[in-house]
Amino acid sequence: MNDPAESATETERSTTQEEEEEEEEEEEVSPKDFVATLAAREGWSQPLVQYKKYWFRPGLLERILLVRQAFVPRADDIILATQPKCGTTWIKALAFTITNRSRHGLDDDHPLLTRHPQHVVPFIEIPGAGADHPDIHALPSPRLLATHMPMSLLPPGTRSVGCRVVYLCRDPKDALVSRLHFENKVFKGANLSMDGAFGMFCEGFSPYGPFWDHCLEYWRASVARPDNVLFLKYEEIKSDPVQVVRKLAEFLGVPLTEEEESAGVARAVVRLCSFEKLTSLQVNQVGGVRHSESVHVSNSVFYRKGVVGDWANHMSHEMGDKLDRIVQHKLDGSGLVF
Ligand code: PAP
Repeated sequence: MNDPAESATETERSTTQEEEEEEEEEEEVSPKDFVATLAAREGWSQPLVQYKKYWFRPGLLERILLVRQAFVPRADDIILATQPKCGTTWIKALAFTITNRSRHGLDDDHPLLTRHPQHVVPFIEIPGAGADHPDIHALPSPRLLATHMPMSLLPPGTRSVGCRVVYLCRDPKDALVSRLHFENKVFKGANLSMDGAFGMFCEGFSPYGPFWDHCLEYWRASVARPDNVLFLKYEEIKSDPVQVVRKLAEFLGVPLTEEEESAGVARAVVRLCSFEKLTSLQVNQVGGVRHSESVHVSNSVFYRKGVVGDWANHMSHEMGDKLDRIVQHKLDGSGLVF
């Protein structure tokens, strides 16, 4: 009989072995020199290079290789993992609010009223992502950190020390539409078409893609090690956010108490982190971070529509069906469905 938990564990185990062998090869050259040996492929607003089946901007891959060497995981770290445009801002806001509620409460002086959710939870591998990016090594425990890295590229040790990982994914059609808008806004002169982006995405060629492999790695880990990896979907939060807040609080080791339940804390967390509330705040409307002459990430670019199913306004139903079929085929037998 094929037990999904057993085969997920087996898949994880063989991946770890492969990783160890490949890591030995990398250690011989600097990340910069190593990345320079990889062929770049054009198509998105910046060229991407492929490493262990995943596609990255070269500078970012260099950062990933560096943090794999330097990052020291702690047992009580919480890592929020996403593929870009799958709800990173939202899960950062929710996890930050839930884990800090005994310190900040949910009142008028809550940090999210004056700080962008992207900035209150730093990325492990993207140092310039927040205007006030802290030194993550100096942060007090327990640290709340974010990443877009595939599970197989998380710094070694994150698994063995037992870090908790929350993975948030989203219907790939909506993630693609969100990606296209983001690229065309953030990168100066970018003018990607839906048809072009769709073709690349369907091939598995997208930043941090193939989309399905990224999801599958975290999915299998969540099946094999449910106490360490929580797998969530954007659509699930949309349909029952209060229930997800409870689930998150439980998983993160800070379950809602009976008093909090009676006081409506879960609903208050949902309200504070809602698209409507966050977009009404000045900090999420103005300002931003300039990464280079051609890349400006405004605070408002992380909020567009925040709905499920917007893909239908940007691609044909035939395209939607095609992408669904590709993704279904790639996920076949895993138990993960969109
Ligand atoms: P990142 O992965 O690049 O860091 P991310 O937050 O995942 O960014 O992408 C933004 C998407 O999340 C946008 O989706 P859309 O383009 O389909 O609209 C954005 O609107 C959505 N989003 C941001 N904050 C929220 C929120 N509080 N609730 C629901 N959706 C949100």
